[in-house]
Parts: sequence; C-alpha cells; structure tokens
Amino acid sequence: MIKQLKTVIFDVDGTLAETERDGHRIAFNRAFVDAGLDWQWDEDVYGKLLAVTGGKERIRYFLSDFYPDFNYEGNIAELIADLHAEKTKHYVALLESNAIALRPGVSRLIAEIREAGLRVAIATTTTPENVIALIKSTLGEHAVEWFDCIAAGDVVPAKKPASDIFDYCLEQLGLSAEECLVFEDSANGVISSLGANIPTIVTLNNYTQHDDFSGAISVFNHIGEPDNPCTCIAGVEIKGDYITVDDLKALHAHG
Ligand code: XBP
Ligand code: MG
Repeated sequence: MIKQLKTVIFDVDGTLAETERDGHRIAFNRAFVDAGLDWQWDEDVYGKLLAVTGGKERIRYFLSDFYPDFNYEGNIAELIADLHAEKTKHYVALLESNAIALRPGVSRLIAEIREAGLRVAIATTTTPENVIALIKSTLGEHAVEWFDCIAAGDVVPAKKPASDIFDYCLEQLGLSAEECLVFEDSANGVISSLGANIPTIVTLNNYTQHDDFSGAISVFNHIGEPDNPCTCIAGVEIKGDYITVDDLKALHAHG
C-alpha cells in the first residue's frame, strides 16, 4: 500500500530561488576580487562548473579542469577554505539586501502544505547560514521554524549526487522515504533524492533544462501561480494551471 504523504522536502539552490546565477556566482566573483585574483565566472562558465556541487568543491574543480596552470605557493586547501568563507559572507549580504526572490509558487505552496497539516523540510548542499539567510529574507524572520529539518552542507561526508543529505534528512525527520516528496531542480539533485528512494518532482531552470531527470515523477518549468501558470514538460500532469497540495498527493501516489 502507498504510504501517506507527510513531508515535502525542498532543495534550495535553483529550486526555491535562482540563487546560482544571481547569488552564488556573484558572491564567488566578489570573493575572487577581494583576494586579488583575476578569476571571474561568467554565466556560461558557471553553468559548466555546476557539474560539481558544493562551493569549495566547485573552486577545486575550476582549478583542476579550467585553470590547471594556476601557480600557488601556499596551501591550496586553505586558500579554497578562505575564499569560500568570504564568498559565504558576500552571499549572505546579497540576500540581506533582498537581491533574490523566491521562484513562482514557492511561497504559496509552502503555506498551503502547512495549512493542510503536512510538514516541510530542506535538503541542500549549501551551508546552513545561506539557507537561513534565504528563508529569512524571503519568507520572514521566523519562517526558519516552519521547517522540521534543515539538512545542509558539510553535515554529511558526501554531497549530492550522493544520497547522504536526503538519508540524513529522513533520519532527522524520523520518516521513511515513501512518506516524503522532494522538489529538485538538477540531475545531481534527482540522483541524490532517488538514491534515498524519495519520490521526486523537478522544477527546472535555465541551467538545468537539458539535464537528465530519469526517474522523476514529473518535470515542470516551475510550481506556478494562478496568474503565472506552470507547464508540465515530462511525466505525470496536473489538472490545473499551478501545483496545489492535492496535486502533490496525487503525484506522490505515482512515486
Ligand atoms: C547547490 C550547490 C551549492 C551552491 C553553493 O546544489 O551546488 O554548491 O552552488 O553553495 P543543490 P556553497 O541545489 O543541489 O543543493 O558555496 O555554500 O557550498
Ligand atoms: Mg538545486
């Protein structure tokens, strides 16, 4: 028998908001300028770098695959850690200036999930401070308390596409995979959530539109609003123009 849906787990970057292009990328570039480095990641390069999740891991990937001639006398792990810490400060400052809005339908659907007596949680690769700053700047100062679990960053050894962060989230929630539903935006995210056996819906974005979402229940362009309809790109369709809690329950039953 299919288990009842209890909790909807949201990825953060690219799913709740367009944080990659407008947030993380800008923050990395500001940290590079501060450090006197001439690296600047344009939108195209950043799209390629997104193959690797995790900011520190992404800088390391840039150096190994895009800038192998970079010559550094000091300790490279320390340089990466310092750059990442500065980048996080810039990113949080960007959010605090309200530079980034939630994607269509996110705020409405989270409110409806809670009103329906279901719960919400987060599973992300980014740092807890980044998640908290995004939630506060978009949903309100106390909205962090709405989430039963905020599973984030280095709390697990292996980042997405490993399933560790979703496994950890389920453990914290005390729920089985079939009692949850995930929203993801990327192939790495879907590999991770499906690796934890959690039924998954995709809301893709410009960076992830050509990703392989095999195994996802449905792929939409976004969650949708009454005045901003969503489109189902693949998989199980919904009845209306935007995703509701009833749709989530129906989609979950296909998982
Ligand atoms: C998010 C990421 C993160 C952010 C940067 O992936 O890949 O690396 O780009 O975050 P997902 P940090 O949406 O799949 O969780 O710099 O804080 O690591
Ligand atoms: Mg994402």
